[in-house]
Formats: sequence, C-alpha cells, structure tokens
Amino acid sequence: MSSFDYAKSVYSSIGVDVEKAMSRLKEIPVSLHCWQGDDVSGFENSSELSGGIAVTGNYPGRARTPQELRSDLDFALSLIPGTKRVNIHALYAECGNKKLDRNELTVDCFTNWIDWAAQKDIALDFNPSSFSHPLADNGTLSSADPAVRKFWIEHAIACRKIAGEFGKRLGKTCVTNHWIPDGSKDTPFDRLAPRERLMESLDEIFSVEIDKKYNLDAVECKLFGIGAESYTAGSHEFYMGYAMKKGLLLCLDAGHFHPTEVISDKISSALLFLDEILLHVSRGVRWDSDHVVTLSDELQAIADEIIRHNYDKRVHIGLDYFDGSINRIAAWVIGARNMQKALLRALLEPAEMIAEAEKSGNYARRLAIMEECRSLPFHEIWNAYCERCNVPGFEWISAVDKYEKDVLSLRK
Ligand code: RNT
Ligand code: ZN
Repeated sequence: MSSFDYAKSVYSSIGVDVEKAMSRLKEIPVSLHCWQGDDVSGFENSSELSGGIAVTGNYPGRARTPQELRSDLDFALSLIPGTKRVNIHALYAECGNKKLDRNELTVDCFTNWIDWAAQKDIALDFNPSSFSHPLADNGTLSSADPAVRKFWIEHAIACRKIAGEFGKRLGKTCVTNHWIPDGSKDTPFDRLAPRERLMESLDEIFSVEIDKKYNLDAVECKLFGIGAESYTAGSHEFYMGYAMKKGLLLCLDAGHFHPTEVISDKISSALLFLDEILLHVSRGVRWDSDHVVTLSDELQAIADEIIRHNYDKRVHIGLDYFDGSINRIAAWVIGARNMQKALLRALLEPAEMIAEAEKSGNYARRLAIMEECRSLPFHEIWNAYCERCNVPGFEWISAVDKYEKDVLSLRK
C-alpha cells in the first residue's frame, strides 16, 4: 500500500472523502499580490512608499521592471498548486512614453498584464493606488481639499473602468479593492467631517455603473497605520455600513484590527448581511506588519470558516503582505502554499463527526476530535495534491535557491 493510500484510508475511516476534498480545493482560487515581488514599488519610478505601510529589508534580487516582475511571478506560480489569480495595483501601470498621472490611467497601460494573464488563463484583480503620490500626503478621498478629493475620485473611477476591461477581456470577473490611508497621527477634534467627505467621494465613485459580471468592488477598513495611529477615516464600522448600504464587498485584512481581534470570527457575521467578501490574508506581528503568512491557528480558523459554511464562492481570498528581508519569491510561495494547506486541512476535517459532538453537547468529544485531527497524515495528501497539480513538494525550496543563483543574483 502506498503512503497516500494509507493516508486516504485513515481519513476514510473517519468519514472523510480525500478525493472530494482535493477536487474541491482545486476550484478555490487564491489571488497572489504582485506587490510582494518588488516591495510595493510599481513602475512609476517616482515617489517613495507612503500611506502608513512599510516594507522592511533590502534582500537582493528585487524585480525592477515589469518583465522581471512577471517572470518572477511565472516562477512563483509554477510552485503553487491549484487555481491562482494575480492581484495588481494601479501603480504597476505601463504607460510607455506617455507620462500619465493616476487619474488619467486607461486600460491601455495594462495590456501587457492582460496579455500575460490571458496566456496563462488566469484572472486579474485590481486596486486603485491612493498612496506613494505627492497628492496623497494629507488625505485622499477624505481630504478637506476638494481638488485632492477630485483627483482621487477620478483615479478610483479610472481603476474601476480598467478593472471592468480586465473582466471582459479575460472572461473572469475582476475584484477591485479600495483602500485609502487617510487618518491622523494624533487625536482629531472632528472625527465626523473626514468620514462625511469619504462617503461623498465613494458615492461619486460607485455612481459609475460597471457591469458586475466584469468587476466587483470591495472596500477595506483599517484600525491604524504608521502616522495614522489615532484615527482612520475608513474604520471597520464605516466600511461595514457602507458595504451593506451599497451592496459592495467588505475586505477584511488580517492585520487591520486590534492585535487580539481575529478576522476568522468576522466572516460569518459579515456574510449574514453581505453577499460576498474579500479577504486580505496577512500576518501582523505586534502591528500591521504584513509578515509572510504562516500556517498559524488563525489561518486555519479562516480556512475552517470558509469550508464549514460552504463560503467558497462568497469569500474571495487574496494575499497581502510584503517582506523585503528574505527571498521575495519564497515569500510568495510560502504564503500561498500555506493558504492552500489550510484550506485542504479544513476540507479534510471530519465535519459531520464534530458537528454531531457539538449538537449532542459533548464538548470534550468535540475538542478531542479537533485535536486528534492535527496529527492525521495530512502531509501525504498535500504531497499527492501537489503532484497532481504538477508542482513540486518539499523540493520547491531548492528550486527557489537555484532561481536565486541563476536569475536574482545577477540583478545588481
Ligand atoms: C494597507 C492595506 C492595503 C495594502 C495593499 C498594497 O494597509 O492592507 O491592502 O496593503 O493595497
Ligand atoms: Zn490589505
């Protein structure tokens, strides 16, 4: 008996169909964030990263051009099993010789991305970039300056139109996430006015009709950022309310809440009131530090929620972290594989058994089964899954070492 067959029989003895789990996993897309590949730099070659987010580290080999970023992504994608999407930001526009500001962007600046995605048959997701720009230093959509607001409203509308084209041309619905850094370092006197202005700006942005077949919009809240410790205009209550009112997606970023607050517990509440949500799967360490996603209890809890309640079509999974202190391709692969491992573990849970124990009030049994599940032969199933998806198992690590030697180390 092969070790896979043995593992399969162990799962089957507790009522879990391994084949079914694997085929369901294959259908759950994970969106890979392009910005891990170049420390959120983009291709505008101008301003520094701003907006209260920070990449630390200066590991050699950062992608410096669109070509390098896409070929690094190609390589990373080849090491990640299952269905992948790629998430890009407006600052990854390629406008050729034209110098277009963010409010002037059109789909023509993204044809290289579209062609690349089409060739790989993957979907693109999108984000307006309302940071790292001279007009983003003092608020964007909530700014007290009408000219600044107008600029960022135009940018967001331009992005929604571009995203609609992604969806149409690729035949796969794009998810566009709207996050702005607006906030205040110290205690503001007026917490209301910026929120009123933000709401008006958003109303204008979403008054433009884009077919939902092609683009879905999400709004992302945040508790605090660097330099915005005391107040953010786009708080959780603000966007939860706004998303519900407008029928938008709410984006829950794992690093955007109080350090003891977890997004796994928010999913079932949010989905009682919203059709769909977006996740930014990240790992905060003491703060919203965007560390590489590990196979933590919280990651598992997120995956468990998605699987236990059959939310796979209603929860869009995106990764969001940036670590410039280690090999950036490994960072992508570790996080994406962990997301999929967590989903697979959730799919291999003896759900009926646990639900039964809970229903009968036998909480010791519920806890015991959950704990025993941690040491089931998961590894064999994961390996078989990778093999079926034509991606390496443990050996992916050496493949990255080789790529570092052959490709990344030549970038000086
Ligand atoms: C920032 C938000 C936002 C960004 C990306 C680059 O705190 O998490 O999602 O990380 O859009
Ligand atoms: Zn995020």
